Amino acid sequence: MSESSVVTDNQDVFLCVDHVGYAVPDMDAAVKLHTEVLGWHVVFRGRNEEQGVEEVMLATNGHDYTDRDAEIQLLAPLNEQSTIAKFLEKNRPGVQQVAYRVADVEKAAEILTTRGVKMLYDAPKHGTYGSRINFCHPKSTGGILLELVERPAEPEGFIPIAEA
Ligand code: V0V
Repeated sequence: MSESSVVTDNQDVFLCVDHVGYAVPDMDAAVKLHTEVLGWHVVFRGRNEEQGVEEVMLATNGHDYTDRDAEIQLLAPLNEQSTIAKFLEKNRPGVQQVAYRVADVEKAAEILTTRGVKMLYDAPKHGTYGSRINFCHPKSTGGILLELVERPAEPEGFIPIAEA
């Protein structure tokens, strides 16, 4: 395979790194660390009952929702059945997932499936800001849980930094 065909094959799947997700046992302590010590800004707070998580999104100063600068996502378990609770039982707090932004989550999942990647869901689920999300099983992506995120044009719950 020539170098140019590798680039052409890959360029249509992902737009950028959307966010990196950290599993945290104590949301208040994690927010304090990330804002007061590390200097991030809170741009979203919410709960996703289906995913069993309480979540906070963080961004750097000047960040706008449409930017391609990656955000940080803090994930705390809502209950014992939560994937985050299971993750924290087996691992230390830390990186649980990396999320890649896509233009069309169904199309991206279809392309990756044809390339041998195992998607977790048959159809997209509801994510942060009203996004449409799916995940690649870590067993098919070198041990990393990859999330695919299709962001909506009009975000639900984005907190502009000046107001955060
Ligand atoms: C498990 N494994 C991981 C992993 N979790 N590897 C890398 N990163 C992770 N986060 C490995 C684990 O070490 C095992 O490897 C293997 O996968 C199977 O683990 P398991 O314990 O049997 O499986 P479960 O039951 O923990 O499930 C793992 C999966 C689960 C990935 C299937 O976590 C899942 O459904 N995740 C997708 C949903 C999610 O993460 N939601 C929370 C974020 P060995 O030991 O066999 O080698 S919600 C979110 O991001 C939102 C709302 C958003 O962004 O909008």
